[in-house]
Amino acid sequence: MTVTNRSDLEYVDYLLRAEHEVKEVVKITDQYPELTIEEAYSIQKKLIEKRMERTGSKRLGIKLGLTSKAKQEMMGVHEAIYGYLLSDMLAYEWEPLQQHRLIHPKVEPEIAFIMGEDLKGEHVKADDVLKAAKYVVAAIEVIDSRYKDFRFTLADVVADNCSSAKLILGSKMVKPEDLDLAEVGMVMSKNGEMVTTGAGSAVLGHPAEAVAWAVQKLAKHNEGLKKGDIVLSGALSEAVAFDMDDTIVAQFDGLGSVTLSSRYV
Ligand code: OOG
Repeated sequence: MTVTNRSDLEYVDYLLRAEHEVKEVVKITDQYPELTIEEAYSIQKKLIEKRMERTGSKRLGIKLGLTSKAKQEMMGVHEAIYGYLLSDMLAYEWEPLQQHRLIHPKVEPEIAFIMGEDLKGEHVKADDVLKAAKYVVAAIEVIDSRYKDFRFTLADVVADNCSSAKLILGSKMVKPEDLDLAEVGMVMSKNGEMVTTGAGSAVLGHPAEAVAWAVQKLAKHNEGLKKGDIVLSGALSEAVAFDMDDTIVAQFDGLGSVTLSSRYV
């Protein structure tokens, strides 16, 4: 194995090209095993800046990943991760997803927070998140790792903006105080057949705990959540692969449902 410590910007171009050309690539740690989590977040940051510059997209919010114990165990890690959502990642229930722009997409059912106030600080707690959030909404996140076979280390996936690709929001806005988010049950189906189930408590015990964790991490970089941000708090179940013409529906207690359909072009 050759150690080619390329510059951050070379890795940024490498990952953005993979996304643009819809081609999976060898993970960074195969070329540079020493990649640390801190370096990976620095690559992620530059990747987001460059992606915004190239596409004209704007910040939409934040996403969390690896928030469930099951997923952390699968990866052999004890830590969640965060990445950025951009305006061109927003997809709609009424518009089939363009499958040909994705490498090997999977869906994850999530609870999204819509922030009603800015929120920043190293000591932010779940209660602060619930107060600052204006609404919670059912969501489907489409993840699409740029890495071969969807396999990576923690550092690799952080650099790749945590596999972010698309998100779809449901149309029912609920005030956070009107629902116990840990108790929310969820059933996801593919073409009418149930494929997975989950509960809000799978997300670090409570989805607002996960968001508070992200706010604390962002504070270390002097960043926070902004009023109007959409925050995807992490998957309630394992990710499920889908193909063109598939229809995915995630149904949440109290939050209604959210649907993804896809077609090739
Ligand atoms: C990393 C991102 C996973 C989640 O909610 O756990 C994620 C991946 O598995 O590709 O978004």
